[in-house]
Amino acid sequence: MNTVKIRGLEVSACHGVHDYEKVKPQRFVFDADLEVDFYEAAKCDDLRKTVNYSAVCNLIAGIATHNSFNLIEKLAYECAFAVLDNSPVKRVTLTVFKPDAPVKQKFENVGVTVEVSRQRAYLSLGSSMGDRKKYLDGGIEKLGKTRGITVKKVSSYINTRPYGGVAQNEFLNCAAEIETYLTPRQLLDEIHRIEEESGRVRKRRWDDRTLDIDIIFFGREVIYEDDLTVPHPDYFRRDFVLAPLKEIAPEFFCPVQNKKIKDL
Ligand code: A4P
Ligand code: MG
Repeated sequence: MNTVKIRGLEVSACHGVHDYEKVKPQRFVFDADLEVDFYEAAKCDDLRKTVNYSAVCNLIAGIATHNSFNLIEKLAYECAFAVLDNSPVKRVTLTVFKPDAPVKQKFENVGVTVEVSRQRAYLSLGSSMGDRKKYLDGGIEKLGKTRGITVKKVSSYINTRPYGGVAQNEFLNCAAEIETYLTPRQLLDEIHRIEEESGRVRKRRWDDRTLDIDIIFFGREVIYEDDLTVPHPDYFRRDFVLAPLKEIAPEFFCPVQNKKIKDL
């Protein structure tokens, strides 16, 4: 990966927790590392195939001057998200300094750094109550409307027999490929929100549900935490997950099974 660097971009703006900071502009200074593959741009000597650093400077300056946030943490995230929303950058590391911050002692600088990157993830969706197609359609639509998530591919919807001996109804299942700059945990929170908005009531594990969304893969990450396991445990033994995945991601390599999806 290649990096485009911005150093010392200075903007006069009104961010801070004190009332006077919201009306009296002060200096904010930005550094950014933009990871982007610019080999093609270098080969053709063509600006359109890389990230335009001047456009990114304008974007950051625009966000800084058109808003008034309490925290430079918020300012840093807003700028990093905007860079990913508006450019081919794959990972951004962005620092905001506030050299004239209201600190009593003599100090050189204060600042915060955020690092945000794009990942490809695969989700499995299932519904076994009510208008099942409407719940899957709605789930996909809500994912697409969530900041930080772009839906890239959706498999066909398939009817499947209930698995696990708890649910009684037939399921409608599908898989989706998304691109996201959320972390796995932020993605799980958004999924829980979407399930709730779709009328999901948690009774027993594996019971019938209006909408269930599981994270099957998150890039090549392997996560074993109390409430988050990725790749999703046992996905490779479930036809209702594998069949839709094979349709949209046959070449994806599972980091735990060490096999391509099409070979599982
Ligand atoms: N959790 C941990 N890892 C993950 C992950 N990778 N993605 C935690 C999503 N959630 C994850 O899940 C319980 C908790 O698992 C979550 O709060 C989260 O913190 P849940 O969705 O509330 O409960 P669940 O769906 O009943 O459990 P689980 O283990 O996800 O089961 P499955 O695999 O979803 O099975 N038959 C057919 N034909 N089609 C189906 O879609 N689905 C199930 C549920 C049973 N039988 C089915 C189908
Ligand atoms: Mg589930």
